[in-house]
Amino acid sequence: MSKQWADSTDGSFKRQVSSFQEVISPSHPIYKPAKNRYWLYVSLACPWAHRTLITRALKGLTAVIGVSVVHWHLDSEGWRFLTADQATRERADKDASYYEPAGGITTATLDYSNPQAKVANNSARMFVDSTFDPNEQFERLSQLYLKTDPNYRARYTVPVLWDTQTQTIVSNESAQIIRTLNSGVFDEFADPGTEPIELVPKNLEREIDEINAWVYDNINNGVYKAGFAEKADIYEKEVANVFEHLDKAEKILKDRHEALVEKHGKNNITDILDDYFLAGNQLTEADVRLYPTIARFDPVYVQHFKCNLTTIRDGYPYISLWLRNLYWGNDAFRLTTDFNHIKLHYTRSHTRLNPLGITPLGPRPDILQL
Ligand SMILES: N[C@@H](CCC(=O)N[C@@H](CS)C(=O)NCC(=O)O)C(=O)O
Repeated sequence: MSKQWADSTDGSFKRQVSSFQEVISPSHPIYKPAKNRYWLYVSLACPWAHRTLITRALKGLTAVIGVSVVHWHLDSEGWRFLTADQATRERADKDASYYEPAGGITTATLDYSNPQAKVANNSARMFVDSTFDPNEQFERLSQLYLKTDPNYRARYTVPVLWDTQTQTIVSNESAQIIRTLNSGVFDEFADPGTEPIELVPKNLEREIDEINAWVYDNINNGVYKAGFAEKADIYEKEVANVFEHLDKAEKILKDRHEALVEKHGKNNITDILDDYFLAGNQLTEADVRLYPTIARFDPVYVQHFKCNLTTIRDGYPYISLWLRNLYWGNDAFRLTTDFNHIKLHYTRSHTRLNPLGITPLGPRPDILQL
């Protein structure tokens, strides 16, 4: 676990293939749909895990599938949880590893040039920095992997969809987890107060798959390929590629917006925004999969991954409007977006990219008003 990205010999970043890829379905021999049987292990910083949280919320499954959040700091042993006995501040105060600067852990107080700050990455503010694992009382995400398969030797990644009954990992592939959550197998347990939504409607399936394919390779994973490149020529090629594909997304959204202005009239902003999405005039999986990367773009990827040809807010008015519409207009997006976890995780965990671990204060605000 010395590197936080897959090894490659040519200085480029290669993401590993996920090892567990089962689905939950009435016809599956083991993983049958049920309420309170499955559990999601996520990081609030991770864009792949973020998709699963958004989908869980959109599908009304927050009371059906529980969630544990790992600490934002990814260390050499991987992701960790706080333990249940770190649950109270009083208890944590007695713990020698607990340190919180006056005024809370902010980007300014976490500074590796301050010896105490190394300890600050061990902050144990339950439900702020992390939650715990109520199922197995594990301290490390790795324990879920090793419980499922003692011979597991690949990376211990989030998200993990866990079966509390067999105590095994169902899937650690976010693309597949969101398809499972969307598939309808949990609909009978879903919160009746949530408006039913189909994220991959049949008539848009091809368009969604097509958008997902280039968004995944060139934007979601593209920012990582730029940021983790170990040679300037690879970085320059990858960063140009990211922006070429942001241009492509901008063009799609601009065309959509123009068509909606035509349909509703330019002053009917509410109706325009109600229909303003990537594929068709409805919220789909394509939006769910692009959003986590765009939300992280200005706060983190611009400086940390050097994707700084421009920002979303300055260079992409239509993507920016789409982003703000999802964030401010839909709880499933806003309440699952934690800019503190996002900023602290990247800038404090990737010590090769940011050895001093000083977290940039800006941009301010993290996201513009609608
Ligand atoms: N294919 C996976 C990728 C997940 C992934 O790469 N997660 C990262 C966080 S953003 C992780 O957990 N990395 C931990 C590590 O590599 O040690 C998915 O989409 O579910």
